[in-house]
Amino acid sequence: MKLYSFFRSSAAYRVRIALNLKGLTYETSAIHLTKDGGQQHQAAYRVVNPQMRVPAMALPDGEILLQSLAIIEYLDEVQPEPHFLPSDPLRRARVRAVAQIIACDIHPLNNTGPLNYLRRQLKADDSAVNAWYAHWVTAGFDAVEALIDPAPYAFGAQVGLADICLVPQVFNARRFKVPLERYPKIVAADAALAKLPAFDKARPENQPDAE
Ligand SMILES: N[C@@H](CCC(=O)N[C@@H](CS)C(=O)NCC(=O)O)C(=O)O
Repeated sequence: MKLYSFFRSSAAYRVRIALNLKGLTYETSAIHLTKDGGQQHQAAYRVVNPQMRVPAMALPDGEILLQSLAIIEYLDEVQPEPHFLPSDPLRRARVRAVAQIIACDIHPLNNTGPLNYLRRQLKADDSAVNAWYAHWVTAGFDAVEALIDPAPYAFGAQVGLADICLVPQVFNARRFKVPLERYPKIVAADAALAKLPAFDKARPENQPDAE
């Protein structure tokens, strides 16, 4: 399999964690999101992903999968161990809710495209962009903090979809210097997950395209 990735992309980071947890090997094709005006916009990559974002994942037969959550659920379906979702429907809905707060509510407002739009089209300066970023992370993390119950991971002893989404978002929040003191549960779950080799190997600084 080939993962189209950028070392700092939190959506690609989720898929890297998922692949590592499943013990699947893959090759990285680096798509630099800022160099050359953003390599995601180049014609060759547009063929891979018409949405011009990372991640995308090419299967051995050439099929391309898009969207981190869809890729992760595909991996969970074709390689069930270890499961990313609990078998109980109620618990599964709770795990998905936290994953979706991060992937659907926090991340879309704070990734490269929207932040560049704020800077370039709306002429926001760095302090306005950083305030925007912190506002939406804080709004989402307030909810995540109330919903998780680290023991030691977000929903118990089994690593799952919420953890896969949480760690990249915490990495991103730290990168933008968002204070995390008011989130002791999030920080504790992140610290426990950081000890796992699957999460460590997926860290941005451990990628072949890291800068
Ligand atoms: N919902 C998508 C989000 C993908 C996404 O926005 N990726 C960002 C990097 S984290 C990207 O490629 N941004 C490039 C751009 O906006 O031009 C997913 O989960 O895969």
